[in-house]
Order: sequence, then C-alpha cells, then structure tokens
Amino acid sequence: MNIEKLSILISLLCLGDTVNSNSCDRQSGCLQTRFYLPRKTQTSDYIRIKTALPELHDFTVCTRIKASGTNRKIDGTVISFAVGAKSNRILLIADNQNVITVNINDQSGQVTNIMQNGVEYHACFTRTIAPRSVKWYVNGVMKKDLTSSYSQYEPIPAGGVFILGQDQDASAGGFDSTQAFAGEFQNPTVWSRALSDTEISILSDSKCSCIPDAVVLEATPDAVQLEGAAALLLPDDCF
Ligand SMILES: [Ca+2]
Repeated sequence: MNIEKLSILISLLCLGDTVNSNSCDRQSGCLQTRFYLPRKTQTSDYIRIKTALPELHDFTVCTRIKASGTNRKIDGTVISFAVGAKSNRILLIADNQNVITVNINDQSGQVTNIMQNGVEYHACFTRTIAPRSVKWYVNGVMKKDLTSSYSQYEPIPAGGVFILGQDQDASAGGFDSTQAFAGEFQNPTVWSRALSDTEISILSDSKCSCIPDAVVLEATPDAVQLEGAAALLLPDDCF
C-alpha cells in the first residue's frame, strides 16, 4: 500500500466511538445502501434519488453494480440524470453491443464493456473542467481516458431528476423498456469534485470505505423513491 492510500485510510477511520460499532454509517458518504431491480424489460421499475444536485463543474459518479440480464455482458441504464429539457446531462448506459456510453451534457464517450452479468463491479467516472478530463474506472482502475470524446465542458445545471435503472428521454419519463436495467446497485454516490485514482481505488477495495469530502448525492433512505418492483436490500457484509 502506498503512503497516500495509507494516509487517506487513517483519516477515514471512525475513531473515538466505542458504544456504537456502526458509527461510521452515520457519517455523510459512509452509509452502505443496496437496491434491486428484478425485471429487465419493465419501464415501471426504477429508483429515483430525490436529492437536488448543485450546479456541477467537476464531479465523480460511482456505484457498485451486479446486473442480472440474460446477455453475457450487462446492458441497460445504470444512471440517468436529466435537467430541464436535456435528459442526458449525466447518463451511464450499456447497450447490447458491448458498448458502455458515458453521456455528459448530451455528448457521449464510449468504452468497451467488460462487465459481465452476475458479477459485481465497482464503476466510476470523473469529470473536471480545468484541465479538461473525463476518466472511466472499473474496480478501482482507470480503464479509459475519455477526455477527447467531449468538445464542450460546460457546468451541469443544478436541480434535475436522478434515476437508477431507466433512461430518461424526458424529465422523469420517456423510458424505453429495452434500456431498462435489472440487478443490484450498491452505494451509488455523486461527489462535486473529481476523486483521485487513489481514492477510487480505496472505494473499490472495500464496500465500507467512504470518501465523505464533497458528497452531494447518496442513496440514503429518506432520499430514495422506489418505483414498481424496485426493492431495498440489506447491505452486504463489508469486505
Ligand atoms: Ca431512451
């Protein structure tokens, strides 16, 4: 383990509380959350996170996903964030041709999909405006630099509708059953800054690790609206 990683881990230890072993869970950004969408081709099933996001310049989006589709690779919409008339402000979607698209402000970057159905992955992407950068990570490792895929790096406006499991073609609607996602999400989180490679590696290494600095969206029970057959599951044990 390198020194930077060790120092971040030490700063995140939940010291000083011997009464409640779950004290870390109450810290912003540390709650373990887990959701399940059972059906692949239903537009009625999704998870909406009602938190109003601030205007985003730099940001990071991470989630654990374990898809239960029938293709070899995962397909469907992981995250869809619409603001106003633009429904692809932030969109993470896998198609059935082994391509994952990372849409930011209606512009798309594409990566080859290495994520198989039935296997759990930690997936993240980061965006910074100055310098311009978009990076795609799987299981704590940067897999593709998507910076040149985007010709404009404008802020993402505040507000919006954040949904897991369906692709919005209109605000909170316009879903397409072929773009639905079936499977599990854990710890979906948005930060208003780009996490470092080391921080993303720490998040991937353990479900119970957390990077609370600059969290602007997380799936706390009060923020989550379950639609259709979407279900809240008990979190996995930490590893
Ligand atoms: Ca669509």
